[in-house]
Formats: sequence, structure tokens, C-alpha cells
Amino acid sequence: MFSETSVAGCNSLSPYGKFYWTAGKRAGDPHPQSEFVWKIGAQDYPMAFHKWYINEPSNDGDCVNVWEIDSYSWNDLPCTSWDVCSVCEIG
Ligand SMILES: [Ca+2]
Repeated sequence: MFSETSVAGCNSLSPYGKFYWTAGKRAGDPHPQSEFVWKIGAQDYPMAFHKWYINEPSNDGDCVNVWEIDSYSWNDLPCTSWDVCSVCEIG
């Protein structure tokens, strides 16, 4: 489940609505066809579930983002696509 918490100084608006990076990245980055994992610190954690948007991942990037317009489903994009906020789970 995805929920938002307002963070001062954090701009997550893109031309496609609210946009956030996740900790999802390709293992062994940069490696165009490697699997996606959760990268937390120096550790890689397997993704226990997926919520990719239709036809994603489309292999056009090494980082995983979510967009409000797509009900926060997942998309792969180049890691430098947008200078916006990241989301994380605490607890
Ligand atoms: Ca993509």
C-alpha cells in the first residue's frame, strides 16, 4: 500500500502528476537486463512482490518510480530522469 506524507522542501510534481522514486534498482547497476531489487544501503533485497504498470518494466531505465497518474504502479526509468522525492517504508 502506498500513502503519502508531506515533507517540507520536497517537490514531487512532474508533468505527469506526483512522481516518486523508490529503492527499486537493477541488481549490478548498470546492467541493462539484470533483475530489479530493493537497494537499501549497500544491500540488495529481492522483490517479494511486483506492481509493475502494464508493459513495464520496459527496459528503459535502471531505477523504479511510481506515478500518481498510474495509481502508483511501478515503472522503470533512467535514474536521473527527474529530480523529485523518494519514498521509503519505516518500521
Ligand atoms: Ca519504463
